[in-house]
Amino acid sequence: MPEYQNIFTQVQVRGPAEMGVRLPRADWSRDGKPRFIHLIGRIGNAQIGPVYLGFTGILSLVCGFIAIEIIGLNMWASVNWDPVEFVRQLPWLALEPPPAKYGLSFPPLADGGWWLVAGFFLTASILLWWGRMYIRARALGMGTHVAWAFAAAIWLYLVLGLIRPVMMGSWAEAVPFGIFPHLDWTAAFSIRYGNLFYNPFHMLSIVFLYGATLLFAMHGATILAVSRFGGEREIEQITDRGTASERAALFWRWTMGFNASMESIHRWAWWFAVLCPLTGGIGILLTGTAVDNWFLWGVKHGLVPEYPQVFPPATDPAALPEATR
Ligand code: 07D
Ligand code: 07D
Repeated sequence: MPEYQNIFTQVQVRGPAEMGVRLPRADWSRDGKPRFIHLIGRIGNAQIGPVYLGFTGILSLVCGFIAIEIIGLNMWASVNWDPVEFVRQLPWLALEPPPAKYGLSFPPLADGGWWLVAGFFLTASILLWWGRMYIRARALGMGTHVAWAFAAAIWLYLVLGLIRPVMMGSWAEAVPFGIFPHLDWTAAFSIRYGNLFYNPFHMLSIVFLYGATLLFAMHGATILAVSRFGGEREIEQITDRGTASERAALFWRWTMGFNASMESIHRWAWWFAVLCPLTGGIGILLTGTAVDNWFLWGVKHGLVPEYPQVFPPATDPAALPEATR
């Protein structure tokens, strides 16, 4: 019998196409004739489709398309409609938010207005997609855990691009659209607010980012390691405990004294992943609203020592008269 245990391959059992459960009458139909692709089967299920588009799905795709269109055309315009330069410079091109002088008002289209319109459609698209996740889960009689996890990411996105800018009274506070430009924004944000490393919520976010990665690696590895005993068929392992589940648990109890259960490991995973953007969003929301300089905040709260007095004392740049907000 071939041994079923390694990282790259997956056994592909091919039956007739699975159409899924019957849907409530009010629902749309599922579209597309199912196909089987062997290569796709190596990383997941070989069956592609049918897909459920639905009202929120279609509207979300339309809004997303409009947003990408606006972003793309603005970027293309910024290189004088030169297609070669557009492709060459794409990672560096940007659609920037309006300058601070416009506050929260609607600026001229060419001076940040397009950013606002694109942001509106991107946000609508993301929220509609959230609705789709929620409604589809309910239609299948599932819990809505995926939707709430997605909501945690949307929380950080909304803090960065909507909630915090509104609290600061200016769209200029928001993130630009663009691959490297949004990294420049991230670096500039950290410097402007006195080094984000001293923001305890940035620390927590990193804890959960690293923690989620570690947990995912541990869980993935554990299940693969007992897949020769059928360990990936988790429900059977819970209802009819066999050697796979038992060994997986024992392995961790032997190596570190504690083991998660087949069920609780997924709670660990869910919470670690969700808490990353959740705590991160709190950290960003506090920045510039409650705390102007995280380094000086750290000094005040005994988190970091002040720099030795070889230089003049550090002043909060935001407290300088020329700092206009
Ligand atoms: C692997 C799932 C698939 C998703 C992918 C991303 C787009 C953008 C749009 C050209 C893990 C699809 C990309 C739709 C194209 C235009 C206009 C998810 C996986 C493959 N970032 N960020 C990236 C976004 C923020 C930061 C990459 C989005 C904050 C750093 C990609 C948002 C801050 C680094 C990207 C967002 C920040 C990145 C890869 C929204 C602080 C990198 C993402 C909507 C959190 C890395 C060149 C990835 C990179 C990177 C997308 C927000 C920091 C372009 C959509 C403002 C430091 N970010 N990011 O794989 O290589 O995610 O950048 O909030 O080093 Mg970012
Ligand atoms: C962005 C959630 C929104 C995404 C959504 C998805 C689409 C469609 C399309 C698939 C990622 C939208 C989807 C549009 C996709 C297709 C086809 C989640 C997002 C809704 N940091 N930092 C974090 C580290 C520094 C800075 C978090 C490490 C420096 C800022 C994370 C280091 C400076 C912000 C993290 C480091 C700095 C962050 C993000 C190390 C820069 C944030 C968590 C080792 C010089 C964000 C509180 C996340 C945050 C954030 C890690 C360093 C700046 C844990 C490891 C000091 C401004 N940083 N960082 O889940 O929340 O993002 O901060 O140096 O805003 Mg940081």
